[in-house]
Amino acid sequence: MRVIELKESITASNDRDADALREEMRIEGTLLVNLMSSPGSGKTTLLSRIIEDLGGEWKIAVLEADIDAQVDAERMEEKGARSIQVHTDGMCHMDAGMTRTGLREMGTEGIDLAFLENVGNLICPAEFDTGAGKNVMLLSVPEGDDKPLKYPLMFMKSDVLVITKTDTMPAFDFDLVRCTERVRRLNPDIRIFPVSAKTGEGMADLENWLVTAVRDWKAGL
Ligand SMILES: Nc1nc2c(ncn2[C@@H]2O[C@H](COP(=O)(O)OP(=O)(O)OP(=O)(O)O)[C@@H](O)[C@H]2O)c(=O)[nH]1
Ligand SMILES: [Mg+2]
Repeated sequence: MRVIELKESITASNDRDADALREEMRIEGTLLVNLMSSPGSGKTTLLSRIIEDLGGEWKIAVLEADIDAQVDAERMEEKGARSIQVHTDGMCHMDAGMTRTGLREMGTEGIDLAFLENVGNLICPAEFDTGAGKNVMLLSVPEGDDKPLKYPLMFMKSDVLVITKTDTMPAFDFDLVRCTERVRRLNPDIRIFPVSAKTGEGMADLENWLVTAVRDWKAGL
C-alpha cells in the first residue's frame, strides 16, 4: 500500500486549479466524485459496497485522504480497487492541488470512476473545490436530522445527499421527511438517496445514479 504525505497547495487560486483538474479529468473520461461527511458516517463501507456491485462493469479507483493511518486504502485494495492513501499533514480537507497530486501518484488511466474519500469533517471540505465532477455527501441516521441546520454549507455544495445506515432507524428518532425538508430549503436541486450499506436497501437507486453520471461525464454532458 502506497502512502504519500501532502501539504496544502500554495497557489493563487484553488478555484482555478479545480477547474483545470476538472478539465483534465473530462479529457481522460474519468468521473471524479468527492465524498464528504463527518467521521464514521460510512464512507468506506459505502465504497466497499459500490466496488462490489459496480466493479465488474466499471474500473473504480479510490484516493483515500486522512490525517493518519492507511486502513481505509487497505480496505479498498482488498475489494480489488486501485487505491492510494494520502496524509494531509494535519489538514481537515483536501484542496484541488493536493487532489491532483494524489490522483497522478495513484494513476487514473483507464479508470471510469475515481472517488476521493475526503477527510471526515462536515465543515472544512465544503469550503474547498477539489476539482471533482460531482460532490456527494453522507449523513448517517445516528448523527440526527438537525445537521442541515448546523452545517448548511456542505448541504448547499453537494449534488447528492446519501442518508446512510437506514437499518438503524428503529434505534434513533431520525425523521426522514423533516430532514428532507430542511435539506431542500438549502438546496432544492439536491438528489437524496437513503441507503443501508449493511442490508443493501436503497443501494440500487444510488448506483443507477452513479452509472448515469459516469456515462454522462464520458459523453461530455
Ligand atoms: N448499521 C450500519 N452500520 C454501518 C453502515 N455503514 C457503515 N457502518 C458502520 O459505521 C462505522 C464507520 O464506518 P466507515 O465506513 O468506516 O465510516 P467512514 O465514514 O469511512 O469513517 P472515517 O473514514 O473514519 O471518516 C463502521 O463500524 C461501519 O461498520 C450501515 O449501513 N449500517
Ligand atoms: Mg473511511
